[in-house]
Amino acid sequence: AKNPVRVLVTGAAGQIGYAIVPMIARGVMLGPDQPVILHMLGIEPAAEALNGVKMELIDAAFPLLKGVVATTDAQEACKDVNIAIMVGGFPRKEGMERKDVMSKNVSIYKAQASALEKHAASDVKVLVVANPANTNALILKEYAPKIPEKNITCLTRLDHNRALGQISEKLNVHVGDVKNVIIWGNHSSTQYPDVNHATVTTSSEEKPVRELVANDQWLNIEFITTVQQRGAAIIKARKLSSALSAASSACDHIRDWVLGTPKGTWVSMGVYSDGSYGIQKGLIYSFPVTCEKGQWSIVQGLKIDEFSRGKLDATAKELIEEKSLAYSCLN
Ligand code: NAX
Repeated sequence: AKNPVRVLVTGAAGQIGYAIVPMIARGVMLGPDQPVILHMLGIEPAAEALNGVKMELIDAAFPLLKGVVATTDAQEACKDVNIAIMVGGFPRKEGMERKDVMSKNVSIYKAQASALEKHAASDVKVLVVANPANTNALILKEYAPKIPEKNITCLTRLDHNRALGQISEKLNVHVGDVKNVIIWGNHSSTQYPDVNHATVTTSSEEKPVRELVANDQWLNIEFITTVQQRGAAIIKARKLSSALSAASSACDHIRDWVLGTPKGTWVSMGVYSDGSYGIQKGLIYSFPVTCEKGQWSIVQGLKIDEFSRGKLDATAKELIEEKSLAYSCLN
């Protein structure tokens, strides 16, 4: 039998936390033959709720779940973890300035970066979900210099999956037959969902989405805004933000990173920019990536037309602004 993998979920008493821990314990994230030990980090006001989640995990009697750590101590939570899903954060409340939310999250991510660097496994893989996801990941990277920068990522897979979902609905094909959309940039409304390289495979024939949809107006405007605004549409409908889809996409992100992407398929991940596609180094930016043997690499050589270029740069510009706002909160 395999040794258990230790998976940390911060903010585990929250909505996404509650949805993701059973998925992890069932093997959705790391596979049906991989035992796991769940580490859950919460804050004092949520400590009792967190303990309730632990009780339910015990009650669910998951065969793959070999242990549960529920704590409000970041050091204890980070001890020897192999995978860290950072869901905990400070939400934007009505009337709050962007800078105030940034400042709260910067101090959280600075502290948790140190705890991870000191106590996690040296090859820990980190996924930041909490918003502002790209910039929180960047702060975490800055304050955990011993963790390889390739091991720090943020979640844009939900946006990627939303884009696949919209194409599937539009063409009335199964979502599993749609692939290679791209989310570029920030996990925010400036993200650029790009279908220029996406395809649909039906009866073993692979065709470009552009050709099949044959409606540039829809692809260039409606599709893009629907994906960008999907989070807001879910809040409007549910009176709560996306949780099951966020949790499921976070599992997809880690599964593909650890176990690899299928041949000929890429996914979107927020990763540390190496300057690919003219995106300045030193930003956590969402790119198309393939994964093999636990390593991601940015898909190279895709043709970027003028329309796309503008969108790639606009979302990079927002990330540069967020980065300087975050740095101004550090002092
Ligand atoms: P909830 O407010 O339900 O849960 C957050 C939890 O984090 C709470 O239980 C809170 O006590 C805890 N927390 C706060 N500070 C903490 C700290 N310092 N250490 C540990 N835990 C802490 O939010 P939920 O709906 O679960 O969303 C969590 C985060 O995901 C939010 O920041 C949200 O904006 C972000 N999202 C990101 C998405 C993405 O695709 N990247 C999509 C979904 C989601 O909106």
